[in-house]
Amino acid sequence: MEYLVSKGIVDSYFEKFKKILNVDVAIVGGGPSGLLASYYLAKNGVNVVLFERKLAPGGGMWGGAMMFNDIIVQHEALPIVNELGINHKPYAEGLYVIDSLQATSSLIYHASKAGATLMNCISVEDVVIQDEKVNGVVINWAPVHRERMHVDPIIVTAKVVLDATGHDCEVARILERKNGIKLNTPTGSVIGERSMSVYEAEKTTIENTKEIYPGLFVSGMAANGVSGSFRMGPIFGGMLLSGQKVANTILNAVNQTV
Ligand code: 48F
Repeated sequence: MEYLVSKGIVDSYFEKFKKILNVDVAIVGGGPSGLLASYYLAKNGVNVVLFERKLAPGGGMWGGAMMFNDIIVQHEALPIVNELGINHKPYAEGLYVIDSLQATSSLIYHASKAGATLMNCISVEDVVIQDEKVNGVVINWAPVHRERMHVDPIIVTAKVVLDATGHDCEVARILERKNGIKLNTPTGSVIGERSMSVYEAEKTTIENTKEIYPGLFVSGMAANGVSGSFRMGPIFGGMLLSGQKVANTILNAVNQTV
């Protein structure tokens, strides 16, 4: 029995690992925008993997506001909330309160059920570049990074990479720093997010969701960060709509390249 328990896990995990070494889409970051993008892509038959460095995907959604575990969504995002079966209570005009734990677990559940491969405890530390295009990501165990161990990584090739790393816009920063290239942002560089301005930030999250370099897309707070837009705190409609928008944009891109 002991042998079978171990063998079942090792066989299954390495099957999964082999499947994600060459994918259509690699998503970096399991916050709400990345998770929702992975759900819509998988639902549309795209081979998609999502890498999250923490034990639990979900990013900043679990904690609500200052650990008060409720969040706000606007009516524009209600069709997505309903599609995921998340309960919501009307609160003020056009605004709804949802339980952050139910919302986050539902995103993870639906992404996985739709066929997205979710890989936790793995950090993306670099990208692959071929012919002036991002063509994949370079991964390692998150604890290897934390312990600063000198261990070489594994390479995952992908037609498209999505930077959904939240406030730090890590993938875009690495791409810019290491390669001295110009990004499709107002200055050509990663500008970094501005202070709190909820209404404006929710709007720009969706506008800034786009391809910023051939093969590299941004969503969620990473989209606002690269373009120098505001933060918005515990309102999540923009994150969900950004995840949906980037999935549609990537679907077009992937279908053109298959
Ligand atoms: O920050 P995060 O939740 O991303 P998001 O989809 O949503 C932002 C909101 O949660 C909130 C907000 C909205 O109202 O302002 O902050 O933009 O999740 C980003 C995830 O990416 C992981 C990180 O651990 C987090 O779970 N992550 C970041 N860098 C890496 C990474 C990396 N290099 N490799 C793997 N995972």
